[in-house]
Amino acid sequence: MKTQVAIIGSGPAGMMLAQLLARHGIESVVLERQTREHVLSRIRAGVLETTTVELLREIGVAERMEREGHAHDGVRLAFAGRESFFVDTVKTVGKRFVVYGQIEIQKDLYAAAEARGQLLIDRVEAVALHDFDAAPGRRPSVSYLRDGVRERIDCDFIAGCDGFHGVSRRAMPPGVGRKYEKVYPFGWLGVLARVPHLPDVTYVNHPRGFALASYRADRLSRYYIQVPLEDRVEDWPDERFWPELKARFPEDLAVRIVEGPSIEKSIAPLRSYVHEPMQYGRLFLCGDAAHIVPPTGAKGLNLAASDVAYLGRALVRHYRDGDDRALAAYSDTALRRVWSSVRTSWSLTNLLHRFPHFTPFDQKAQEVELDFLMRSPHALAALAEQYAGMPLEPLP
Ligand code: FAS
Ligand code: PHB
Repeated sequence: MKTQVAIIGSGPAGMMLAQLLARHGIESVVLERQTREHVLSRIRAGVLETTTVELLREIGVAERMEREGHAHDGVRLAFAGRESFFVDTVKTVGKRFVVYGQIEIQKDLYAAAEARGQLLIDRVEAVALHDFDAAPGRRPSVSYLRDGVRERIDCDFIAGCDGFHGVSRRAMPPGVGRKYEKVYPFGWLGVLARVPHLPDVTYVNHPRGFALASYRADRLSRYYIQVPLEDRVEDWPDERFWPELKARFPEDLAVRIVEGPSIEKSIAPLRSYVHEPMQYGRLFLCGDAAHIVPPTGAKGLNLAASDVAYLGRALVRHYRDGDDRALAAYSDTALRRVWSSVRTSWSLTNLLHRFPHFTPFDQKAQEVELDFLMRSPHALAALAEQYAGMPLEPLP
């Protein structure tokens, strides 16, 4: 089989890239390890930056998001013993963000792929990448097993969109590039319940730990609380979760939290991870395949979108204009935004969580930092700009 771009992974990065390329007449094949049902079963992100909304509009999959998504003018922060305060992203940086679940984006991307006849091969095994080092005379290919038969796709480029546990990043020759990693000493217990949500996406720093209120639809709330790494979902029955969640919110908000049976419950560890570079020869990494951020800044999905915007547009320049400058600069361009989001997520994680190793000084410094944020319009504007999403750079 031959194609122009072989895309490994049918998560948001892979499917947004396939959609963008198709809009410019560039052919791709998407390989996915799981079934479509499995991919659609993963509860993931919920907050879309302006640049992600713009990309979804550009690639023609924003119609249902425009109808069913919820635009927000800012985000609320609460700190034990204080009034919560609103970080107004419209008043400070003129930007909104949209609450629309990643699962919904995935459904919209799959539907668009089906409508255009995208070749998406799921349930593949033993995916391997070959000859992508751009040595003269060598052309990249990807091989895989499907129902026990080994297949091969000859291509011009390989897009590694296969997430943190995928094969693409690991296919880079040993010693190429470097990785930066930080594992946080706690996890997030996430709960989905068919109950009305709080009006604002609200982050809480409380002596009992971090908490977050978000949602997916009018009667589909998504809550998180910080839990010790060793906790398991079984340790958190609903009758323990709801009182703990409310204990962490300020009284005026806690009384508005509606309880109900959880329909999904999971614990995710928090880590920061960046692999540099995000390209090697004719292999390009997008999304979680290259970087992971703690969900505190709601950046993971949004970084996948910005990587796709950069790589997709660079590939269009290659095929349409024979111009490879943007492709050659992809990793550097994408990494500037990746590190900006990694820093934002790291900073918010440090600001809003209770760390087991904190000394009284560390704790006091965290409280003073939050106080400074509440009192300084400049600090608030900086946070608003980072949360609502930095603009994309123009391609070189
Ligand atoms: P994905 O991991 O979504 O997709 C990669 C795809 O590649 C998967 O479908 C996988 O099955 C496939 N794959 C893997 N190996 C393969 C192989 N060898 N061959 C073929 N296919 C292969 N982000 C936020 O912004 N906010 C959040 O609240 C948030 N919560 C999260 C909670 C959890 C538990 C996790 C794990 C992530 C969360 N994220 C969140 C981040 C998440 O949304 C990712 O950033 C987003 O899914 C990135 O998309 P992709 O890069 O496409 O990677
Ligand atoms: C979510 O809606 O799942 C969500 C919102 C904000 C975050 C993380 C997750 O920072």
